[in-house]
Amino acid sequence: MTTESLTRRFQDKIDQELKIEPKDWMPDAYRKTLIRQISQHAHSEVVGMLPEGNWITRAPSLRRKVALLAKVQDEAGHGLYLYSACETLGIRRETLIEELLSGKAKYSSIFNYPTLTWADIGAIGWLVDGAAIMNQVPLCRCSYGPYARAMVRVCKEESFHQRQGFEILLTLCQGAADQKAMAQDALDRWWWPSLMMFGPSDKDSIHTAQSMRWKIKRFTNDELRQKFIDMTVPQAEVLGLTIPDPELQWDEASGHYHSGPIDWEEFGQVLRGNGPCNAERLEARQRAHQEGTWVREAAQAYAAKQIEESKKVG
Ligand code: FAQ
Repeated sequence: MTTESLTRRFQDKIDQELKIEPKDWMPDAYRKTLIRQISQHAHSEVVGMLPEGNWITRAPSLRRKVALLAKVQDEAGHGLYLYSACETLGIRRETLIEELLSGKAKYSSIFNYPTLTWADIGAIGWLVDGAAIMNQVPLCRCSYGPYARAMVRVCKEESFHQRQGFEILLTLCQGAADQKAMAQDALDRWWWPSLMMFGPSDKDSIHTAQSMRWKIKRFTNDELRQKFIDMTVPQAEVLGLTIPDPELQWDEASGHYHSGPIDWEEFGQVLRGNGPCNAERLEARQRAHQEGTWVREAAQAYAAKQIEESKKVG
């Protein structure tokens, strides 16, 4: 079969909403796009443990500590499913990790912002997990089977995370004036970076058009961002908080909220490694990798021993 006819058959399959599985033929560019997106996504889950991990020892009650610990562990699990899904495309996990540790690979811009108060933990759950769900629910229908299946469980867990974040903020907002002010301050700092999570505007997005044709992405960055704004503004009203956007207003004609411009210069700076915590995040991952060397060696020695013993039995 020629590459042309293989490509046609591949696209037909996608158009019929059939899944592409690891052993199926796929164009190199499709494989490359998936490796890029899934590995960036995996790195985001793992680096994303750092801002919240920062508050585990300072959670204000045992209940809050248990919930936060479980959430951070869930994010580690998401990273693991995603690295596994990525490996089905023929790349080694070690290579992906090296790319993260060397600073070559991207991870979500949002995790380069600091968590200054307990309210930030609420804001991350509510806004960051909220944005993640908005982006990831359509990925459950992604054309690549292993990625789509990994996303189903991830989304269920993210939805619990989103609710625990909202509940933290609701408690603060119903508390003392200082607590409400802390919640407002967290919203002021996390709102715009959360909108940036959806990526550049459609006119500047390099990959969206092709990823939509391949049904990796089902909506554009701007479409998802708008859905997120429309969903979140009424939730802020329930909390009694003000979204830090003076241009925000309901537009009757379109049935959507109109919002002000995003500071794309800030987004670009964070992507180029100049965000408030880029260096700190990378350093923390490098140190964790270094300190985990003995764990990886022990796991490998154990696995080798198991194989040896199973051969003897066999
Ligand atoms: N940050 O052409 P596009 C989470 C890059 S998980 C950094 O629009 P695409 C869970 C993009 O990679 C959060 N880089 O690209 C959690 C590309 O660079 P490249 C992560 C960004 O792929 C919660 C370039 O800009 N979620 O939060 C960002 O079509 C709480 C051009 O962009 C995912 O990864 C950004 N925000 O669309 C964990 C979801 N945006 O590769 C812990 C899966 C764009 O050419 C606590 N990924 N870039 O060098 C996606 O849906 C897509 O990859 C997008 C970007 C939408 C992120």
